[in-house]
Amino acid sequence: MDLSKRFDKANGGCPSIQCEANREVLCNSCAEGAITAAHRVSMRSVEPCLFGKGGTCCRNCNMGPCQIIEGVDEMIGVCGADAATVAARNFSRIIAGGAAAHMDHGRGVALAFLATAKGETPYEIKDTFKLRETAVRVGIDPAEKDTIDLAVEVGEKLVSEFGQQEGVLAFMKRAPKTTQEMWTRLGIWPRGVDREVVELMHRTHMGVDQHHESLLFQAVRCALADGWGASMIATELSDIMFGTPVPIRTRVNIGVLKEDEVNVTVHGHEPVLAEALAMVTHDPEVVDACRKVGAKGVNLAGVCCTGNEILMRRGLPIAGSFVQQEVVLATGAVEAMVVDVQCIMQGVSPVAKHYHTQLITTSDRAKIPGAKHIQFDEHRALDVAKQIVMEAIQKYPERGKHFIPKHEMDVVAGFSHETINYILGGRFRGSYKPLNDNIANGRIRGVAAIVGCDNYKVMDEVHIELARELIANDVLVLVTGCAATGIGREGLLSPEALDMAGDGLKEVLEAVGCPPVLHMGSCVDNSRILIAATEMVNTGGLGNSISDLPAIGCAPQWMSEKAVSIGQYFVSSGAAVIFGPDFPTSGSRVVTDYCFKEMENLYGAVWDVAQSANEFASKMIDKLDLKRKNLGLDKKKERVLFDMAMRRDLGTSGIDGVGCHGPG
Ligand code: SF4
Ligand code: MSK
Repeated sequence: MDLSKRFDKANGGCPSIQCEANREVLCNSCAEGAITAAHRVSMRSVEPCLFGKGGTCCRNCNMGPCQIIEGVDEMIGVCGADAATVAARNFSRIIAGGAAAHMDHGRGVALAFLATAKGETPYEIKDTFKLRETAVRVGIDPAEKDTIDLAVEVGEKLVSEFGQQEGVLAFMKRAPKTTQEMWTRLGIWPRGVDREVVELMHRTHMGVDQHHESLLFQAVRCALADGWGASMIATELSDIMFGTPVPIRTRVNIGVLKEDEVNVTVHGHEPVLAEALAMVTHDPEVVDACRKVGAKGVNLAGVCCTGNEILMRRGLPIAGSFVQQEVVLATGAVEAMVVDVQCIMQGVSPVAKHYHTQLITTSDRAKIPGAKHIQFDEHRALDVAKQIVMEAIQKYPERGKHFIPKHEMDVVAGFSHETINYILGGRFRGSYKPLNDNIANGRIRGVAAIVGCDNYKVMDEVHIELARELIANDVLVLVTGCAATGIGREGLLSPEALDMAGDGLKEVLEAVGCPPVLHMGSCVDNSRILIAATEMVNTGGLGNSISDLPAIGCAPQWMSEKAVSIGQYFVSSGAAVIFGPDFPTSGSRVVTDYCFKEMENLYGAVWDVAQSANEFASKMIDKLDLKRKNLGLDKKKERVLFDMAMRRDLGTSGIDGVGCHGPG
């Protein structure tokens, strides 16, 4: 049976999915028979299990699975584990999974960096200034060392941190002094990157650590080893190798696919593969091969965080965020989808098969049934990249019926910490002082990060509605990951969006030509936000620690385990985080209270949960106002209240005739 037809009937021919571009593709006859997550969500006949949802289902040994209800004596585990233990164990394992993903990514980048430093790859050491700064940060004196020797030394030092058993991760010393003192007081400094994941998996094994507080301390150590360790290593070394992002204009949404070019989408996370593909698209052999099949060239477009990596550094377009990965293929206009690791739905394989699209896996850590595997190796990066692109070119003549929606949006991305410093403070005395001063004088109410995934559980445009409401209330918004792509689709990543900002935020950002929402990169690049927060503390005037700052983070549509690790390293560094639409410990009041209340006494920040954009905005603005009050900056600032119509009125949001809801 053609499941897509069943789906169509059940939904009047149009799926429930965010963004007009997606709807146009999935409702087009070219998509007939292609099954995507939008179809699978509406076909699900069983409600998600409440025990699984609330974190109180345990299958850590074969006496279970045990389903636990807090406070009900007969509903504890066969081993006697109660809801708090099980919820804390499950929460910890989510963090271990998420952190491990970033750690393996970070290790891959560090090894590629070291190979590059030794001249074994086609990449270069592009940002020598940052290399020297980084050397100092990791305790290496760069004086009188040439770039190659220094890069090898830095690479070896950071590679060694993955297997380190004792000591300190060098980048953690970048944190504000007060934050470091807090970690010392609590005894939660990570000792090595990998060690913390292994210990967390051990502690959550049946019959080991059974106290939720003890488990969550180790979960924090593991999350910190992600944010201030592996993720920061990945970001910093990628910048040194491929260039530190600077503001760059490009486009997002499915309309970036081209009719007359070979469309190659690159999906996943690691920049080494995408960089190599970008390096070969103009190779004379590639150009010639395109000409032979009647194509004007190769159009490389990103999906998910690989998209953010090449968008930030090369200005290449993003075809889609996480929820769009199968929709991009359902255009029938993609010759190859090249994937590496993380966030790649298995569903892309049957959708690719439905068309002429070649799905190509490139990492031996991530193989997919039905895909062709071409192993990537940074030592032979250009050869492998060329082989992949040639595969795609051979598919171009097979392109059949297809439909590319006319939806694409201009965005400005590339707001690394260095760029923000430079834009705000000027070339010769880069500084966060203008930001701090404008927060202190009230023109800017505070800073909010909207990070993380998009998710088929949430069909409302929460990211977009929330970003609009925050900037209207003079909150500077930082974005990363797939949230950035969704917000970009709506035009909020361009300076023109300042028309939607409050007067104070507009006045400050107009002067420097910045959009009101700053794209800071992929999900590993949340480490850039840690550095930005640290700079704000070190600049002075807004308290002594990250927990004093009028700053807050949120992930309204979290999907990946990585998001939980990210959230926890923010909370444990002093920045409050709100998740939505749900929180994975809700089955245990004890653990949820610990995360939502007691963490305040430990880290100066807590978790919270919200569902709608309005609820997120209210909670976030209230928290920012409270921080301002604590700092004595509580001059009353009017709140712009968004009603339902304002939140929904995304198509007439101040940018004329463009975006998901208008012509491309
Ligand atoms: Fe059940 Fe305990 Fe085994 Fe978990 S560890 S499955 S609660 S018996
Ligand atoms: S890709 S982790 S869906 S942001 Fe980083 Fe997007 Fe979330 Fe994956």
